[in-house]
Amino acid sequence: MSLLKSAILLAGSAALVAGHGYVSSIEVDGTTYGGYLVDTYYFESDPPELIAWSTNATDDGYVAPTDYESVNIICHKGSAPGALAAPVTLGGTVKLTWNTWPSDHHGPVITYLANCNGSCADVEKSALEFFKIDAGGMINDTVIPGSWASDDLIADDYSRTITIPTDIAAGEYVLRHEIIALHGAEDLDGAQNYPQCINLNVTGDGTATPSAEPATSFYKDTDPGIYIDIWQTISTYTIPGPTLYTAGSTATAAAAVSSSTTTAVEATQTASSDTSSVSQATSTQTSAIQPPATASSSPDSGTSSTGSAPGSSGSSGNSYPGKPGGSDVSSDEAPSSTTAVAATTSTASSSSATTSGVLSGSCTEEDYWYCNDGSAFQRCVNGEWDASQSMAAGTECTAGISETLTISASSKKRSYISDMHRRLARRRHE
Ligand SMILES: [Cu+2]
Repeated sequence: MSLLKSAILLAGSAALVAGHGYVSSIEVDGTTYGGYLVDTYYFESDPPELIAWSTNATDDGYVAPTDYESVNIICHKGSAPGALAAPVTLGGTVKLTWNTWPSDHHGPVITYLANCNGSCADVEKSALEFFKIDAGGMINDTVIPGSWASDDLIADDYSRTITIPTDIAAGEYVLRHEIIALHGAEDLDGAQNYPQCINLNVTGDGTATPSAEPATSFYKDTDPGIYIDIWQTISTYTIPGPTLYTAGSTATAAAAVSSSTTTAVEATQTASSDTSSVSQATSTQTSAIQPPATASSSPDSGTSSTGSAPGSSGSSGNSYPGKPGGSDVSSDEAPSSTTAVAATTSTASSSSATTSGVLSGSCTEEDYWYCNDGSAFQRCVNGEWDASQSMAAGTECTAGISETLTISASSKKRSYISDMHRRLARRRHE
């Protein structure tokens, strides 16, 4: 079959994609709750009481970067609190299932919590301050436009399971769950945010009150994880938004905020890619790293072939990127190889001597990763090393035990196919 014919078929099937989707059911500690079925409940005079927040996004549409500072970004357009709250224990699980998701809407899947300081049923949404508890980004970039957390979500029957931190204070919380579609994000204001909210009643004897911020301050349209061209090779991806909270990291997370070496913090975030497990606590460790020196020793040529960041950062000496704010038009291209190197350095500083062989039995550093000789990985889960999994074809990890799994992709050529996909994705989207 010719490429042209493939393209026509692809375009034809894309036209059948009805909508983007919403969270249609939620399983909290084993109990299943209904989601807000916006295409039904919105039109009912007496919709059921739910743990899910209502919205008026009956088009299954999205919140655009131009709306990042509006209340729409909090829990979607026209949102109002659910009347109920699902009980969940510390360390409990919340499985969010979407009714559908278009396979070409690649991007990160991120989840936050905000303490309602009382009942969430009548909470003022603009008063909510969130902390990030889960984030999946780019899993690998072996084949453009890469494999993403959204792809994992589809593979897991349109679901993602979140674990509640084990140490947060009891009370009612809004859980904000979000897919950010990046298929058009090579254009400024081209990303698409699909936030969904539910209410939880967290029980237990936790005391932690993670530092938090309003959803309206999460993202900027120029963030490297928002304004990014996924239709070309990217070796690392910076998950946007505030730092990831992990249990026990309250103190260090607070310290990270005041750290002056913010570039190192960014580098650590970048390294998380899909793993999402990078605790911001690591920022205090990595802040000692000198980013420019590390960056200049980068052996990675993976991004030099993109040709899309001419002049500005690529050819000059100050190629250490990844810091939002000082970014210009090319900022979405910059943060690849150099940030990965910075993260690799932090990996080395925190890893043990073990670099090969499958590990088993107990482990002490919860959520840490172990890269076995570059080709396989395991994770310390509930105090034990989990099963060894092979790295995806064309990728490798940096051997050793570390808080971040550093994945590097072999450099790839931008292909005719990817250009075709890009054009099709643009055409089919509003
Ligand atoms: Cu779309």
